[in-house]
Amino acid sequence: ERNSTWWKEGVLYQIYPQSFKDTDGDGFGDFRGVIEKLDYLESLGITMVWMNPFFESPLVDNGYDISDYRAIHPRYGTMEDFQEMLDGMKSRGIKFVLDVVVNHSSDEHEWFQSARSSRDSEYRDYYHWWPAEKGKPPHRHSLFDPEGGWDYVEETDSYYLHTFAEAQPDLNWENPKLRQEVYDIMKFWAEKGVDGFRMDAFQFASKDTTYPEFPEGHEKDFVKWYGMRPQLHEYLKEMYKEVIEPYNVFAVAEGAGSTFKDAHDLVDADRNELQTAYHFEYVDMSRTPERYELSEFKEVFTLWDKEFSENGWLAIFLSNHDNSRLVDRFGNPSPEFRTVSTQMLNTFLLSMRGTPYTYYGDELGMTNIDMPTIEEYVDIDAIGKYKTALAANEDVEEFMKVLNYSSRENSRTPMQWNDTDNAGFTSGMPWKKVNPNYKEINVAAQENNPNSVLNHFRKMVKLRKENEVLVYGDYQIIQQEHPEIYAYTRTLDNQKMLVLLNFTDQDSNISLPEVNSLNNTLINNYEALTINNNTITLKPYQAAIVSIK
Ligand code: TEU
Repeated sequence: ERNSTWWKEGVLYQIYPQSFKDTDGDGFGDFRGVIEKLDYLESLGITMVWMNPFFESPLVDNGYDISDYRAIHPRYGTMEDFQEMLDGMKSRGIKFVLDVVVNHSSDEHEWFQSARSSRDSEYRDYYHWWPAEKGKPPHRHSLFDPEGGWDYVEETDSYYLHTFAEAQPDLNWENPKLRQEVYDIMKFWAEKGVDGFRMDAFQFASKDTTYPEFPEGHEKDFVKWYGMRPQLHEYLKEMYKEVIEPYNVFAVAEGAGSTFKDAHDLVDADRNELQTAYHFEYVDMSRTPERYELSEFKEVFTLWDKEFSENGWLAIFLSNHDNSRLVDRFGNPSPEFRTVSTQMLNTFLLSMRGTPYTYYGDELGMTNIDMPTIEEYVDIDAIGKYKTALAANEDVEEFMKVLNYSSRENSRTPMQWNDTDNAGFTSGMPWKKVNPNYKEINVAAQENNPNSVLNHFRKMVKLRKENEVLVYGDYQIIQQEHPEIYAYTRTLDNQKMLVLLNFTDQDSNISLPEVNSLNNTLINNYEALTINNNTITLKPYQAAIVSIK
C-alpha cells in the first residue's frame, strides 16, 4: 500500500536496554549508555528505535511485569536521562517506539495489590477473577506457568487469570475504566515525545469471560483459542481515537492473529485500529536445531507479501529478544560463514516490502551463547519449559539441546563494543555473561573493515533509504522451486531491482533471462558476481542486488 508515511519507510533498531551499554558499573545497561552511543545509532542509518520495557518492575520477566507505568526502574536512570536520550534521538532524526505491556501488569502494581485484597476494591474489575464458591475454574493453559493460568488468592477466596507468569496477572480490557487508564498511560508518554507504541502480547488482551476449557491438543493454536476476540477491534478503534490519531503516533501489534483476515482487520488503513503488526510464522519455523526448509521460508514470505500488497502494512523481523540469534537460526554461525551469511540475511531483511526490524547485535553478526546446563538459566520462560519437560518425563538431554539452541537467553547477552574486558559493555560485573566470542565479533573490530557485517549493514540501510522501490515496489519471486537460491525482483514505476540470495554454504547456479538486462550491482557481499551466458553463480551465502534496465 503506497500511502507514504515515515513508519513504513524507516528502518527500526531494537534495543534491549539492560544489555546495550552500562555507564555506572552496576552491570545493567542504562539510558546514559544509550546517550553515549547515539552517534553509533546515527551511523547505522536507522530511523527508529524500539526499546524493551524499562519501567518500575520487580523484574520477574525482565521488565515485562510492570508495577508503575509512569516510573523508570532506577537501574536505567531517571526521567531526565530518558528525556535527554529521547531528545538526542530526535535531533538525529531517530523516532522512538515505546513497549506497552498492558495485556497484564505486575502483581506488585498497586491496582493488583488492592484488587487481590478485597472484592470491593475499586480496582477489582481491572483483573479477571473466578470466585472459589463456583468451584475450581476450568483448566487454562499458561505460556509460562506449567501449573496453568489460574492462581488462588486467599484474602478474597478467588482465582485470578494470568496468561504468562503467576506474577503477571491479566488486565481486564472488558472494563472501560481499565481501558481509559491505558490510554492515559499512552498519552503520558506521547506528551513526552514518544512516536510509536509496540503493543505487547496484544492479541490476548480481550477475553471470553466465560473462560471456557482449552480443548486438548490446541496448544499450538493458542492465539486462536484465547486471543483475538471480536470486541478487541472496538477497543482498538477507541485507542485510535483517544491516542493514535490526536498524537499522530503509530502502534504496532506483537502478533497478527491467526489468519490473514485477522491481520487485515488489525492494520488496514480504513479500519482505524493499529497501523502495522508483525507475525511469527517464519520465526515459529525454526524453534529447534533441525534445519528449516528454504522452500517453506520462501512460501511464507511470498504469501504474506501478496496478501498485503494492496491493503495493510506489516513489519518484518527475523530475530528479537524472544528468539535466538539471527545467524544461528537462519544463517551459519561457523567462523567461516558467519560474516557472509549474516550479510545475506540482512540483505534479505532490508530488501523486503515490510518495515525491517533489526535486533541489536545483528548488525555485527552476534551469535548464540553456549549454555548447556539449566543452572545457568535465569529466564522465566526457559525455567517454565524445563519444569514442563520434567513433568512430562521428556528426555532431558534432548530438551537441553533444543533449549540451548532456541532459548531467549541467547539474544540477551551484552552488546559487543570492543575486545576489552566484558566487551566494553560494563566496568562492573555484567548481569548476563558476555559471549566469549566478543574478542572477534565487536564494533571496534568491524568499524574500519569495509567488508564487515557492520559496514555492509550500513550500506544496505542506505540503499533502502535512497530507493523507494525497496520500500514500496512490487515483489515478484523468481524460480520459487530453486532449492538453494532465493531470488526476487522489486519494481516501482520504471525502477527494477533483482535480489539474489544464496542460502547455502556451496556455490549455486541460477539461469535467468534477466541476465541480459543487468545494470549496476548495487550491493554485494563478495568482490564480484560470476556470470556465464545466462547463468549466475553465487558463492556460499552470496547476496547481491542488481538494478535491471
Ligand atoms: O511475548 C509474547 C509472546 O507471545 C511470547 O510467548 C513469546 O512467544 C515467547 O517469549 C517466546 O519464548 C511478549 C514479550 O515479547 C516477551 O518478552 C514477554 O515475556 C511476554 O510478552 C510477556 O510480557
